[in-house]
Amino acid sequence: MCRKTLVVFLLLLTFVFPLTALAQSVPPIPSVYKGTVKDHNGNPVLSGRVNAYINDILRGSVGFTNGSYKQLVVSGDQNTHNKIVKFTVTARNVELNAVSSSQIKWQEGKISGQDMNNVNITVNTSSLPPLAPGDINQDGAVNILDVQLVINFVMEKSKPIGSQFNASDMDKNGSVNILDVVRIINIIMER
Ligand SMILES: [Ca+2]
Ligand SMILES: [Ca+2]
Repeated sequence: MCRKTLVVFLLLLTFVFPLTALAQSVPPIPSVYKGTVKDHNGNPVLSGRVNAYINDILRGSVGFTNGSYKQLVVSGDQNTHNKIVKFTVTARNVELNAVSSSQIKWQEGKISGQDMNNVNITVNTSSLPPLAPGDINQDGAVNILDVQLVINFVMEKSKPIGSQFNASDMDKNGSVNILDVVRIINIIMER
């Protein structure tokens, strides 16, 4: 090996090799998704988690309320490029398979943070246990948040969505009014 070749070789070893090793050790930038979560009837799912799997490995999970999620960060590695991302939704402590509006293949995210992908998700909620009376926001507990929602229905500030009407009509008289609010408050006070 002549002297010049040796210098070039040493330079390569000193600068290029560590860079290559570094590039391999840095994980790819996660992909970030946002979108809606609706049930099979097109109603928003009011609370739960969206989970993202690649090759059956959980790669990201985020909680949501009122049928939309933001910032589902899905991490990847050298083996996840172009692999299909499968979604599930956890609602009322049950994890259900879900479908995305279009097939999503994992791609590395961009540093800019401006590349949040819109992924709308539909889940068949018919196998979920029925909504507990008074659990209007479907988070598995009856508390002041549910009282606020029912008061808004009574005041006509908002309208019940899907099964929310049945969960609000505590005395099953076909309307939601102040008496239903009182019943929900009683449930909370009796604990
Ligand atoms: Ca609740
Ligand atoms: Ca009622």
